[in-house]
Amino acid sequence: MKTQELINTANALFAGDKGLLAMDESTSTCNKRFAEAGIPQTIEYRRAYRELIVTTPKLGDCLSGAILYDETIYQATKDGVLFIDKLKEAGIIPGIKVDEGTINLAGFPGEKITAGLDGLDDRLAKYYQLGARFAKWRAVITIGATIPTRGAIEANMHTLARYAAMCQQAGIVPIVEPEVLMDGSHSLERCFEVTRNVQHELFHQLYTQNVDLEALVLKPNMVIPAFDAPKHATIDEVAHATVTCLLETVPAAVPGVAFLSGGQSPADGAAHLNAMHKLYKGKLPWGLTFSYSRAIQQPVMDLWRGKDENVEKAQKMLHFRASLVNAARRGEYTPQMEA
Ligand code: 5MM
Repeated sequence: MKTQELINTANALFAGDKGLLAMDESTSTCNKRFAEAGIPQTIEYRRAYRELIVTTPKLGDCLSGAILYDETIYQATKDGVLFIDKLKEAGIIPGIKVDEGTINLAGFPGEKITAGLDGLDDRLAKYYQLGARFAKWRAVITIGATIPTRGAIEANMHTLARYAAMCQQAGIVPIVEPEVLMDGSHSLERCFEVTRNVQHELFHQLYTQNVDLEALVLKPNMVIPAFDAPKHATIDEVAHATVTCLLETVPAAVPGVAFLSGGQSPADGAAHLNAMHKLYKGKLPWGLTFSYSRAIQQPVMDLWRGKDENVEKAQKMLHFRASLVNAARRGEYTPQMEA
């Protein structure tokens, strides 16, 4: 029975203190991060970096799932083992990013819509055959003086819901990612207001499109002030605002919420998740975990720098960062652990 399989997979992503690694950077995003770290931007360096990740010893103790990208799902280690098989060997559920990035939303200057619904059915069937058991689609919402508009929120959330329905039909658990960006100077209160509107609309659209809420995962931003906000927020303020927003918008039927890090530092990503678990232990209807890219990978990339002799220490860093967010899920993370 496909539905029960989907529900089981969605719940398995929240097992114990584990979480997800987003290693689904598109070629352009990966190249941009490589350029910043001084790593050559070629397909072989991208392959070697992803090999470093999937061959990290004991990574399966920390991760329940890993999100791949179309390029990586076909790639293999030097010894010829597909990355997807390495993940499965480690007990990590493989997933795949299926959106095709954002384009300008016609009629809404300054706002974006995510592309990729055309032909998605066929791509999902192919990814299922390859072994992917969950997928991810990211919608991007920007905060500005006059945006986001109602029209852009509705269009993006409708698209997310259509994607989610197609995934479930293909036997794949959809991760729905409505990301309210941290770009700009908006306050925590403004982020709360926009995130709440976005998530309300998302669940309205998921309901309208007959998406089974027990067989999906929400991947939201935390409610946090923008990068250039004049007023900062404490760790507990972010945790409190984020959980309040989720309680007001996310039905209890949803198995869990796996946060994106959105440009937070690795230490902040761990501290915020930790505070949510400490403050709300036993009081939430869904699981709360991580689905971080930068807040786990940035220090790894900085150590590797494209050099074979750095692989071992970069892998140790990857395991270390993942284990810190595991501790955060248990409410046991402390800043002292960073040392
Ligand atoms: C928001 O990005 C997602 C989470 O990453 P962070 O924890 O760094 O915020 C991530 O899964 C993202 O969707 C991928 O990195 C792919 O992004 P692009 O822009 O390359 O499609």
